Amino acid sequence: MRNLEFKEQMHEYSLWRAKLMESIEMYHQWRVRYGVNDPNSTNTILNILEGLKSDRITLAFVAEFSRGKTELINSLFFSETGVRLLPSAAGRTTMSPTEIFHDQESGSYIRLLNIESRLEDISLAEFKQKPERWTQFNLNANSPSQMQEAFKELIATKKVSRDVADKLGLWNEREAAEQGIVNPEFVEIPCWRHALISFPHPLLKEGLCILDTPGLNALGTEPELTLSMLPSAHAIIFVLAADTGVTKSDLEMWRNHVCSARGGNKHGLAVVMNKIDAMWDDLAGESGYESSIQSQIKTSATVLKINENAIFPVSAKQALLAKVKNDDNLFQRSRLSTLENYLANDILKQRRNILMGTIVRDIGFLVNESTNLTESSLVNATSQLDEFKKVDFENQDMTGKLLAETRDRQNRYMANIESFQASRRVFTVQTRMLIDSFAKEKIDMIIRNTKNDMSKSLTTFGMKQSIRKLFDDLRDLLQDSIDITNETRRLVKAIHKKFKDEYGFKEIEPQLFSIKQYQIELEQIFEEGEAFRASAKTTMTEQSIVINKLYSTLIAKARNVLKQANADATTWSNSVLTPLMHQIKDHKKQIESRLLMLRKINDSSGTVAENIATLEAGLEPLRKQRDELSVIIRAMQLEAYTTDSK
Ligand SMILES: Nc1nc2c(ncn2[C@@H]2O[C@H](COP(=O)(O)OP(=O)(O)OP(=O)(O)O)[C@@H](O)[C@H]2O)c(=O)[nH]1
Ligand SMILES: [Mg+2]
Repeated sequence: MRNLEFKEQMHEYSLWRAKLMESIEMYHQWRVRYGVNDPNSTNTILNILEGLKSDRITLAFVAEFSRGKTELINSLFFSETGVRLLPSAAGRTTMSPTEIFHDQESGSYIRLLNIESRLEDISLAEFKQKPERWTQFNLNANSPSQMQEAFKELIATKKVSRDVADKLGLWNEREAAEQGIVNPEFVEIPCWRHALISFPHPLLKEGLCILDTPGLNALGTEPELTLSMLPSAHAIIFVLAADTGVTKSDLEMWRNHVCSARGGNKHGLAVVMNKIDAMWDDLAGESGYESSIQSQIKTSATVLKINENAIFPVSAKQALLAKVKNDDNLFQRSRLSTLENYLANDILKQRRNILMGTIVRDIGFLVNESTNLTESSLVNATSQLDEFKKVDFENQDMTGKLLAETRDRQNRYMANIESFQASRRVFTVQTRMLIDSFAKEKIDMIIRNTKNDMSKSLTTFGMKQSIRKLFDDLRDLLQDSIDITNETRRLVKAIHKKFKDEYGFKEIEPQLFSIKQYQIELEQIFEEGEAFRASAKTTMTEQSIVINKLYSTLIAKARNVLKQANADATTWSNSVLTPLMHQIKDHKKQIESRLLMLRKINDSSGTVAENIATLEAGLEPLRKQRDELSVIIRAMQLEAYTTDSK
């Protein structure tokens, strides 16, 4: 197969991910083995493992209708079936957003959500949790022709009265007029609102997820798609057709749905100029062909305001045919391999970096702590051994003095631990206040009030005012917790400083909690929503279903941000003092072992050599613990990334 490049890289990526999971699992076992695990860190590690296990790479294909999105998907990923797997035809074909992936639990199927579900105030994300709400067709993964037949359901449409279409938010007078339809009695609408396809294709099994979208304003009528699903895709592939160039509606889609979903960040974005074969002209020959492609690229790049080399000229149709017929020449002419390389190298590499970034952020901190703790235990045990080797234990006075000194140290230390416990109690009360300041109940109350106001308001202007107020209220809610956060930060710093100054504890830079980022995110969500509202082609009549859906999407996103803030504050408050507590425990253990040793020596001076030998033997397990950890860190490939991220 010629798309080995992408397949191989995807396979390598999934092997890399499996190895990473294995090394994290090893680290987890190491913590358990040496008794340095605590419930919160265990939770963090298990969450990371869970996240890696369910990791998917989502590629979203976006374009006006008939640009060749579906043909491109067929040629990039499903050519070895030997058929045109997903329906692609002239005119409007794909009728509803279609997600293609592999569901390990439920096997091969198409699940379709009926279009009438638009009237319900339930998000797509919630519908996905309710399989019983979808119409299911089983797929026979061993029979491409059966699958091809079953996929025809994806393009099903039906005629409904204009009123019904309007109620569903699918009637757009301006758009219809552009197609020469004026005042119709019936309107053709898709039967299905959303499709989920699962089958055990190797790429899908390795975590690839494809999102095919319909052209013709489907994005404008489903705010959740533009505001949630596209931004969370790892790459968006925007498709133009060489024979049409960038039309007005291509440009609208580019501006409103692609650029906004990437948040001005051109990473993970590929622009494909499809159908280059349509530019072939026998009279102009090869050089004429090349120059028309180049000139079309140049014009398109200028209109889209992107670099010319960010546009990939391809012929999806030739590529599919070439792959099915195993025709190398035709495949070269299709120019698909440049795009495949880009997806394989850039997108997968970027995903690796992002995953490593998360791991460095969440586990790097734990690993550093483990390294510090293991190192310091070893250093302390070695210095105690060196010290004891020099002491003249024959001298009873000397041993007694050392014993008294150590006891004294122990007492002072215990007193300090008590004061630490007191500070910790203050800290717990304060973090409780911080977490409660944006508790779910408070947020839900604000949201309920807004929904209430919105249902009473009769104009879109009124609704906009209420949603603005909601976002202001939510930001204020976070603002209230700033004082508590600042006080908590001061307390955390003071506790650390005390132990560093008095006992020479290794400097720990406590992680500090900031709520600024959540406030910024809320503002961004609001602004994206406003941009969507302003750009939507659908006439936003008062209380229109699209406006309602838009606001439900925004509210769901805002709720997620606050939920995240709440969860992050909880994790933070549970874990910020853990490294210090580990050091305290370790220090206590050291004093106790020193005391035990001195007592033994004091009781019977004849066993000095034996005791020294015990101390020496005690170093071995510590060394083993340290060496095992370095092997694990190497397996996690953390060194490279920790230096990268600094
Ligand atoms: N000449 C030529 N035609 C192509 C190429 N790719 C797709 N087409 C044709 O363009 C038409 C539309 O292709 P689709 O794949 O259905 O386009 P789409 O973007 O998925 O369209 P919607 O599903 O309606 O949004 C079909 O008739 C395809 O055969 C190509 O590379 N060259
Ligand atoms: Mg299509």
